[in-house]
Amino acid sequence: MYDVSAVRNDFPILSRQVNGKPLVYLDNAATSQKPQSMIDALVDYYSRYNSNVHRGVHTLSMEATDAYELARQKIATFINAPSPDNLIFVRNTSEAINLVAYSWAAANLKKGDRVVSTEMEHHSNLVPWQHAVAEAGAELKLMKMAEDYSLDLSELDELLTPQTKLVAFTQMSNVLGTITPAKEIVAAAHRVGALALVDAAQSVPHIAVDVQDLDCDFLAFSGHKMAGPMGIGVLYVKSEVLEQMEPFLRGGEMVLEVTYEKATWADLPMKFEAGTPSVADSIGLGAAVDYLTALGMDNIRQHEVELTTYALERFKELEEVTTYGPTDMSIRGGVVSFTMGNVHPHDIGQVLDQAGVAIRTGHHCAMPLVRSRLHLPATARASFYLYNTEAEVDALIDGLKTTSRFFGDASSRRS
Ligand code: C6P
Repeated sequence: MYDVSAVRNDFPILSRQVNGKPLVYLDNAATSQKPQSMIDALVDYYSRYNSNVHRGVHTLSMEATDAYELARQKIATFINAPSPDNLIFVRNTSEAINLVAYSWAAANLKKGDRVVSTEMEHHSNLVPWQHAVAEAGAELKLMKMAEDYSLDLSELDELLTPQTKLVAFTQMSNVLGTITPAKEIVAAAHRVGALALVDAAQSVPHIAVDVQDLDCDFLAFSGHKMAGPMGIGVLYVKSEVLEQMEPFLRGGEMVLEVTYEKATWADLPMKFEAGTPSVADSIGLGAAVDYLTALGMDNIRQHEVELTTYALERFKELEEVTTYGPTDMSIRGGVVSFTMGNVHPHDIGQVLDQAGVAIRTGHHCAMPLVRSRLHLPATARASFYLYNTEAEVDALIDGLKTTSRFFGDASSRRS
């Protein structure tokens, strides 16, 4: 039995007040809150064994190195990577995808090639490909969003040509909550000899992800959205692909031997981790993974399905509010984007903040999706995580009722 009140006790920030009201934190797609065990892991590192890794023979450095590599091992197990050597520590999902664009794509994309992505991408999985195809003289094609906000696979066969070298797609949309059929897309990419990159920024924190089952070539995610620290993320790369890749950053710690003329590279994954890494944050992410593993990813998913189902039901009471995203919870995560008549989402966010309710408003770094597909300037977005409760959904709905009263006619539903 999932005990959400016990879970809440693990997160110190959840007991604070905002504007005189208990904090209702519903901006989890932007970043999640942190459990005490993860905070303790950071404090423990800095107070007991702060040191650089892979460089020293002294005790502190060896302790730090062991903890850093243990974190890599834990995270590898969490996503079922064959080996910790398949994982490169980066700052975040954006950096992970850029690493692929500047290393793999720069060497492999040629004139006339194609990269396939989707209309529901975050800028981080769109802008690097716009740049990469422009540099190579290749083209970028997009899978469409269907009427029901799912990913439309009907044109996949035409999109995937022998010229297609990469299919880069999100496993869960940060605007719509749509969960895409990742395994199917990866298999289709492989049938034409293309590689597949999964943007897992919104999936790894919320659903069990198994990279061997997906069979993806690259998978990118951020620690800060999964109870871990900011400034640490992971790029998983399949061994045979990683072995062919050249480093993206060059310098300290990624080399084997250096002369004044040239250098050779360290073993994987160090070859891709130039300079002093974010040691504490990697260890913190390992602690976050321990926390999520103890709760169980299937239990977390179940909790979020129940909560989102409840939220969508309660949203129906607000006749002036429109929600966006699939109604089928088997292909939806805990993200609810919505608008209220002509009230600007920013104003909704401000009124809710007065009630202690934190949501995100804007284009959510998915400008083409929001503007050109949803035909909206912006949306308001509530996003749930493992510690949110039905009472918090009620606080959101109450806050929206207040917003609607406050804005009067402007809040009437758009025609
Ligand atoms: N989305 C949101 O509020 P970074 O910022 O690099 O950790 O993650 C980028 C990113 C990539 N892909 C998806 C699907 C994402 O949702 C995000 C981050 C946050 O929706 C911040 S913009």
